[in-house]
Amino acid sequence: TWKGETKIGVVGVPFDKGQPRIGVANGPNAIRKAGLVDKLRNILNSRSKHQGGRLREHHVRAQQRNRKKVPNMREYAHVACCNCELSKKVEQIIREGQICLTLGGDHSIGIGTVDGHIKAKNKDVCILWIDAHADLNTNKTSTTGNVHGMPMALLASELADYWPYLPGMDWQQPVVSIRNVAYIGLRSVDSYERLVIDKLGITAFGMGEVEDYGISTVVNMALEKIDPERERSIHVSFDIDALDALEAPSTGTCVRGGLTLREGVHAMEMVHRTGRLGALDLVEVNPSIGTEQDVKRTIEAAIHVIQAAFGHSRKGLSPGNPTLPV
Ligand code: NNH
Ligand code: MN
Ligand code: MN
Ligand code: MN
Repeated sequence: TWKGETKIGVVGVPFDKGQPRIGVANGPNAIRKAGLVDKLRNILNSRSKHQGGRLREHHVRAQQRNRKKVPNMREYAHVACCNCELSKKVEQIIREGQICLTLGGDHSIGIGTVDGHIKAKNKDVCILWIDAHADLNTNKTSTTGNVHGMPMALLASELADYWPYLPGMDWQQPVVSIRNVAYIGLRSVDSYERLVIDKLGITAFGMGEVEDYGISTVVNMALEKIDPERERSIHVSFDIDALDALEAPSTGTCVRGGLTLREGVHAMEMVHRTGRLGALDLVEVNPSIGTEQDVKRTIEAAIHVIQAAFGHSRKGLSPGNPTLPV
C-alpha cells in the first residue's frame, strides 16, 4: 500500500553538545508537542485515499562510547558517537524509500544526516544549507570550539586535508564536493569561512542576494548550480536561525536581518515542487531561550517551514473525497 506514495521517517535527535546553551536538546519534543506529526499526516492523507501508516517516528540518542579528544572541538566524543548512530538511522530510513525529517538538536547533527543521505543515495545528493552561518570552521579556524559551527567543513571533500586525524569518526568520509552545496541566508560569516567560500567558489546566497534577486530567483539559481541535471536527491539543512530574530527568537545564536517566514516557507514550497526532497533537517530550536511567546513563535515557524517542504499549500488543500457535503 506504500508504493508510489510519499512516506516520511521522522527522527528526533535530542542532542545539544555541539554548542554551549542548554535547552536545544528539547527541540524535537517541543516541535512534536505542538502537533507536527498530525499536521504531516494530514498532508499525506489529503493526497491519497489510503489513510495513515505512511509516517514513522524514530529517535536517536547520544551514546558516548569513548573519551577521545580533539583540540578545539568541545564535547568531541559525544558529537562523534551521536552522529555515527544518526547516520545509520538516516541511511536506513532513506533506503526504505522514506523522506527523512530530522529534528534537532544543534546543527552538529548535520554531519550524520548528510552522511547517511549520501550513503543511501550513493553520493547523488545536493545540499541546500539554509543558515545565518556557514558552519565551515575547522578546529583550527573556529574561535569558539563549538562543533555546530563545523559540520560543512567536516563533510566537504575539498577541506579533508585541513583536518587532523579524527578518532572515532572513521565511519564518516568527507565525500561531499562543495560544488554540490549552496548556502541561503548567510549574514554572520567568520573571516576564515569567508576565505574558504571565496577560494573554493562556493555557491552562497547571503541576505544581500536575497534582497537583490528575491527568494524565488535565489532558490532557482541555487538548485541550477548544485543540480543542473535535476536528478539529484536534495538535502535541506535548515538552521532555524536562518530566519530573522523576530521570526525565530528562541535559538542559541540569533542574528537580525534574516529571512522572513514567508521567504523560508516559499523556499521550502519550491523544494517540494521539485519532487526530489530526500532529507530535511530542522535544527537549533531552543525552547529554553526567550519568553513563552518567543518559544511559541519559533516552534510555529519551524512547523510552517517543515509543512511547506512536505507539500502543504498556502492555497489550501482539497479534501481526499472531493464532493461538497449537502
Ligand atoms: N561561526 C560560529 C562558530 O563557529 C557560530 C556558529 N553558530 C551557529 N551556526 N549557530 O549555525 O562558532
Ligand atoms: Mn547552523
Ligand atoms: Mn546558524
Ligand atoms: Mn545556530
